Amino acid sequence: MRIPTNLLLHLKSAEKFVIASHVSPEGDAIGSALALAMGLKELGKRVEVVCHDGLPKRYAFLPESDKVRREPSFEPDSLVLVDCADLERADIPDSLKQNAKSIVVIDHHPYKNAKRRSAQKGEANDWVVWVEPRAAATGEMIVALLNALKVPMTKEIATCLYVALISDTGVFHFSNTTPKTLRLAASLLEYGVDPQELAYRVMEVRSFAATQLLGRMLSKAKFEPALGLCWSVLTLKDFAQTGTTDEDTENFVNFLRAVDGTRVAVLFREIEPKHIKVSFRSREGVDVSAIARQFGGGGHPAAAGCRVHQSLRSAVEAVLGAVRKSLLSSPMEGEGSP
Ligand SMILES: [Mn+2]
Repeated sequence: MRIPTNLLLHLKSAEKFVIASHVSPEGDAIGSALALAMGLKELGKRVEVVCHDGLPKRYAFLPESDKVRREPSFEPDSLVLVDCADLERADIPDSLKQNAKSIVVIDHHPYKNAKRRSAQKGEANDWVVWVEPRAAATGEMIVALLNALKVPMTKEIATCLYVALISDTGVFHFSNTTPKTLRLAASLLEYGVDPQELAYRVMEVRSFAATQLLGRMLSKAKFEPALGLCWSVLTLKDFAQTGTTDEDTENFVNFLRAVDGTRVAVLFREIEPKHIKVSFRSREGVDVSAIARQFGGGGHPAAAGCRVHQSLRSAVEAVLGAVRKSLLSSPMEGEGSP
């Protein structure tokens, strides 16, 4: 992993940082942001982590998570986006999108057009971009960065980075898990990280209300075995009747992907009457990030998401149309190419 020299120079010279990530942040986004913030503070910098939509409750146990703000309290020299390369998907107030003097991107999503797209729109921000698509998690990049900046590792930083790793690798069982990922995880355990507790908090624990919501999602699931498509919907009514919110649906889509024969799993959630959130998971090399991008979203080939501002019915129709088209053009394993 080669860290761009201008990134290191920038982090050393700037004094005031706001660190943010993408909307609907998960463990890699939040763990990476908190770890980098703690690291930069060690170097004497002024740093705030911003989650404009609020920090998901699941992560409120993380060190320094109580300091996460919805709006920054100062004007930063530098806006640092972690696990996100796109200002439009950043979970920050609009004023910060427009006024940030310089923008740093540290991301592992295979999406390199952030700077170009921004330039096309005539935005004058100064960008420093580091994208490392082979990293299993942005947390891996933060480890390398903190080492390069000679920040001493602490149990608190290691905890946030371990959460980043387990979130994006499904506790080391997704295909992005490499020998390097496991060595890194092992080195974090040396600092006193509790693997059982963190996996439980991040991946396993669920309120009883959320468990009932999960039951609704499972009972409404549809399966199209000829295509390998499994999908479900959660409506405003489902959330209201179980007393839950979209935050409670974390990891739900993996239950759909687990259905034998599924190549693509899709979960639709109605957030507001014309605001539908969509999560995609895939197997066997079907690229769902390409589908998510068609609807203004993003992600990884095997895990992606988007928001569609249409009624639930038309969002389902439009998105599943694109998914079926993609599945038809990518042959089942053992078929097609010789
Ligand atoms: Mn990530």
